Amino acid sequence: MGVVNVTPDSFSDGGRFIDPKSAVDRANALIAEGADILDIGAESSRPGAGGVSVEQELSRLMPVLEGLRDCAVPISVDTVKPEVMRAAIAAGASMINDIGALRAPGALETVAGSHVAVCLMHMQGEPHTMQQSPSYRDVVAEVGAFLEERVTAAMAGGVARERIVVDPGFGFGKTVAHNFELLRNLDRLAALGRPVLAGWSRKSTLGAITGRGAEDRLAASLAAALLAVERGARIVRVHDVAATRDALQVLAALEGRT
Ligand code: HH2
Repeated sequence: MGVVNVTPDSFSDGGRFIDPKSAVDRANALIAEGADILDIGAESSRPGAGGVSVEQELSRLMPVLEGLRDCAVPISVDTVKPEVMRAAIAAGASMINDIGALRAPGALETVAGSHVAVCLMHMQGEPHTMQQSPSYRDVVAEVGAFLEERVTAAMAGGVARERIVVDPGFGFGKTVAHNFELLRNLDRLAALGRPVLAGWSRKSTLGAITGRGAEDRLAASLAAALLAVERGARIVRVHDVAATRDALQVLAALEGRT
């Protein structure tokens, strides 16, 4: 899954693709690099980010979706807002990537009333404050129980099981130790029976262990993507598609999947 952030403030590519044409060009470049899915986001969820209004998010997002109407791969839209979900689905999105796991009023009903896929992600707290003091008794058990509860709620609300993907939400209300505890035990989340999506690309945990800035975390991001797939992730959300594909080819060859 290749990431395009149509935002001025995303932590690694903020401001680069805020103009619709540059975002569409970036999306097409990621498809050419081999992305199987594109994830388009118009609101940053980086730690400390302030929210944007529905109008602002739509004004960034819709011209990009319009420009990608005939694109060759499914489009996922990264949003927590039901109004944005509705507009994105009407514009042809195939998936809603919700870091709030459909907890906003009206979000679950919006997805249930469509045929799109959905990613349910775990987050402790809100982006504005989530990294202030993340705390768990047992991070793997708690994240697993939350995802199980959200899958059950989504299904009870009318979302077919086959449409659901789960994500532990690396970096969302988690310390470096929490992120690695989750990575180490990703197979336990895969045991929930839904495909697991993992987003490690360029994240600050990788900066914490390598001492590198967001632009210099490619090698660490590739290692994390590989370790996640080895532990059961089925989708990796990345900024660097070509390099990630190459890294995953090595694992596929090792496992006899080429
Ligand atoms: N990470 C980010 C945003 N959306 N969605 C899912 N499902 N999983 C993730 O790990 C995830 C996500 C944060 O990364 P990015 O989009 O690059 O930055 P920002 O939120 O600052 O736009």
